[in-house]
Amino acid sequence: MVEILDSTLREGEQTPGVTFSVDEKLRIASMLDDFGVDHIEAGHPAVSPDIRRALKAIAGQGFRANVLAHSRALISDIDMALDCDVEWIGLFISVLDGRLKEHFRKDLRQVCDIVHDAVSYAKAHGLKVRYTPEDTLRSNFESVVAVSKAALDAGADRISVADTVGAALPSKIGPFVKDLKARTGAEINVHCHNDLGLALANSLAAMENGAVCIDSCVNGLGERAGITDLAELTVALKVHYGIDNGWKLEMLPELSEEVERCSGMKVASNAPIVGSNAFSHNAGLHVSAALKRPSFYEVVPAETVGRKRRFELDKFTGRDLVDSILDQNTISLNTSQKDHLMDLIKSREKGSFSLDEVLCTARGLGSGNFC
Ligand code: HCA
Ligand code: CU
Repeated sequence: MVEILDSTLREGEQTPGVTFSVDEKLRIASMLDDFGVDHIEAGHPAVSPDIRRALKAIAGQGFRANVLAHSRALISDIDMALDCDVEWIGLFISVLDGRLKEHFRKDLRQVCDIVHDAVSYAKAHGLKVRYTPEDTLRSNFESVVAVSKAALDAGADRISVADTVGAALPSKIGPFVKDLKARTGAEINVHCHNDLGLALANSLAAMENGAVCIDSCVNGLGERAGITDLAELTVALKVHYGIDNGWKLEMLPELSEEVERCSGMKVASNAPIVGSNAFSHNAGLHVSAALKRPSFYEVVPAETVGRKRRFELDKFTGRDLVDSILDQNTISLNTSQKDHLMDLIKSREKGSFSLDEVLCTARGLGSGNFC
């Protein structure tokens, strides 16, 4: 059992060029709740009035999912989150040596006190608290332990290990999470950026080593290269670990499309699960096998994740696909007509055929009238 926190409305809105309206956020939040995520991180209230409006509106929906506000470790930020009536707050401040000296001009002891005071204040006002020592993986481990203990002493419910710049490796984040848990007894959350394409692998390694909650965004949105993608994450959890928290995986395409529409960020055709090619087969051998048994070339059946299997028609197309198309459309061709159709398909050096084009050619061959 692992929980999912979706941060499309907070981290995702930090994607360069992406903003969501309050209405769009409400719609996406409602879809995420229906899909079955456990937490919705819905914004950082100190950023703008519309983010505060969205947080308040989402928190007022009575969703099954918890609503979390992102916040600096400042009383004024926490007050804004309280005004939005959220259940959870995610406080963050880094203890990276360089940041302490050059950015905050504070020592570790002072930051521990700031965290302790901020967590105490949030807890005294009834909030559940996650504390993140931002850029956790590149911070001194002993500093992370010290500040985590300060947060936990003040009542923090969770500590998040954030790979803020995507610098982690599965073989490093795993032991880090395990050791942090052993040293502090904390419930660990994990937040992995995808700068080196390792966000999913790092998230899974963290989970294997005891993390109880994984952050993700629809379409892998987020600062720079984004964070762990919700579709990849939930399907990997199901395929590899048999974890299925009642997620409506068949909603993944509509969630992706809605976020694509609202964010204006196009999903790549080769994106896992939700990309237009994710369940398309091309080479003759692949198609012939997938027609008999889709699992020969699919890690999860297209239908499980709300997708339709598609077969590309181009020079790679083999006889089995042509036969199946002819059968399905009750077109009967003799062997030499089929050979001719195959030759036509194979003769196109560049580009694909539409199904209509192949059907029209096949019907023409059958009747002697060409398109
Ligand atoms: C940020 C950085 C953050 C914070 C994560 C957290 C990160 O945008 O402020 O507060 O849990 O990657 O460290 O997203
Ligand atoms: Cu982040």
